[in-house]
Amino acid sequence: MTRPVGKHLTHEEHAEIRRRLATGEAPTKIAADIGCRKATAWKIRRAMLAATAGTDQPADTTKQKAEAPPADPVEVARLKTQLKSLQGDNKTLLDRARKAEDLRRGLFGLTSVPPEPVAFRTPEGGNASAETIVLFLSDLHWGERVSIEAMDGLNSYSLDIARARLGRYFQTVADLASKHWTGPPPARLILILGGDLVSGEIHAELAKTNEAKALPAVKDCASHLAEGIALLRRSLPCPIDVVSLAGNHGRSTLKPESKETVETSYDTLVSDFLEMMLRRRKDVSFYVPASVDALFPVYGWRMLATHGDRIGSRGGQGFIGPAATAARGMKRIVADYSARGVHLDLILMGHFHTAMQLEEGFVNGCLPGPSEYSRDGRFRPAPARQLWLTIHPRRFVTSTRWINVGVPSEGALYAPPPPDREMRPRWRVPAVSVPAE
Ligand SMILES: [Mn+2]
Repeated sequence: MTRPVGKHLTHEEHAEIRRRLATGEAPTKIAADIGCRKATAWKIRRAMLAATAGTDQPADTTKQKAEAPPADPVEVARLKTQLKSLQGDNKTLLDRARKAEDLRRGLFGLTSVPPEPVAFRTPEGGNASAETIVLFLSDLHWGERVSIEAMDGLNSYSLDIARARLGRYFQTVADLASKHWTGPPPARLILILGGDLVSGEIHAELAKTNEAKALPAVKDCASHLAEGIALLRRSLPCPIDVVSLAGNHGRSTLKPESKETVETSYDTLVSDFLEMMLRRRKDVSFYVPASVDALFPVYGWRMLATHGDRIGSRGGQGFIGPAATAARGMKRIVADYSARGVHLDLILMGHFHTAMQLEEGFVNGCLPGPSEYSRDGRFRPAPARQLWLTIHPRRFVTSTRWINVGVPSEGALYAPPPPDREMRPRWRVPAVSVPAE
C-alpha cells in the first residue's frame, strides 16, 4: 500500500494505526503497510503510551508497595505524628479561609445596599430655663508695672492698661449677656472677686516698682470695679451678687498669716469701698465670707471659690506647669469639704494666672498677663484672660468662655500670629482617595 509522501494521514488511516498498535504490532511494520513514515507510527505509539500512563500509575504503585520492604515502626510513628500535625495545619488554614470568606461576604453585604439615612427628631419644645452667669474675676494686680522692654515686647502692664483691660472685660460681659444672649434672660449674675485685686507691697521689688501704693490702688481699683458693675446692672435685667475673697497680694501683714486673713486684706477693703459706692443701686448685694473660701449654691449645685494660695499644695510645677499643683489642691479641698459633710460640685480658683479646666473645677487667668516673674520661672506666657461660666438648673455648666482682655498695642501676645515661613513638610503622604501621579 503506497500513499503520496507529505500528505497528512486521513482520520481512517490514523484510527487504523492506533487500532493495530493497540494489538501490539510493531510500528515499523504498520508504517510500511500504511505507507507512511516510520517516525509517524512511532510518534503515535508514544502518544498512546503517555495517555495510558496515568491509568497505569495506580497499578504500578501497588506493585511497588508490594515490593517494598517491611516498614520500620519508628519511622511509621514519626510519619503518623507528621500526618497528624499536617492535618491540624490543614484544619486551621481551612478555618481561616472560611472566616476570611465570611468577613468578605459581610463586607459585601454592607456595601451592597446604600446606608440608611438617619434623621434626628427635633425635641418637643418645652419651657426654656433661665441660666445664671458666674464670673470669676481675679488677680487684677492693680498698680503693678510690667515693662514691655523687659518682656521682649510680649506684654506690658500699668494702671492705664489695667483700667483699659477691665473696661474691655465688663463691656464684653455686658455684650455676651445681652446682644449675644439667646433664650430667657439670665436669672442672676454672680461676680466673684477672687483676690489679688491690688499688687500690694508684699515683696520688696513690688514696693519699688509698683505704679501705685496699695491704698491709692485700692481706691482706683474700687472705682473702676464700681463702674463695671454699674454697667452690668444697666445692661442686664437680673440681680447681681458680688462675692469677695482675699488673695495673697492684698495682705497687709509682713508674712502670710492664717488668723484674720480676710480682715487684714486690701482685697476686703476694695470690696468695702465697692459696697459703699453701690449702696444706692438696687439688686446688687455683697457677700464677704470671713473665711478664705466662699461656698455658695447655684440651683443646688455646690460651688466653692477660693483665691488659690491656701489649698494645701504649692510648688513642684516641673514641666507640667501649675496644673499639677492646682489639681492636688483641688483634691485636698474636696477631701476637706467631704469630711465636713459637704459634697462640692465645682471649685473655682485664681492665683496661678493660668486659665485651665481640671477635673474638679477651673483655674482663672489674670489681668496683667505674663510678667518678669513668670518669665524668670519660664512659665508659658498666657494672655490676660478671665473666666465666664453659665449654669443651667439641670445641665449645670453650659458655657465656658475665656474673656481675652488684651490688645496688640499692649504686647505681641495679643496680636494674631505674623505671616511665617511657608510650611514645608519633608515628606508628603498622598491621601488614599487621590490616585498617585
Ligand atoms: Mn495670688
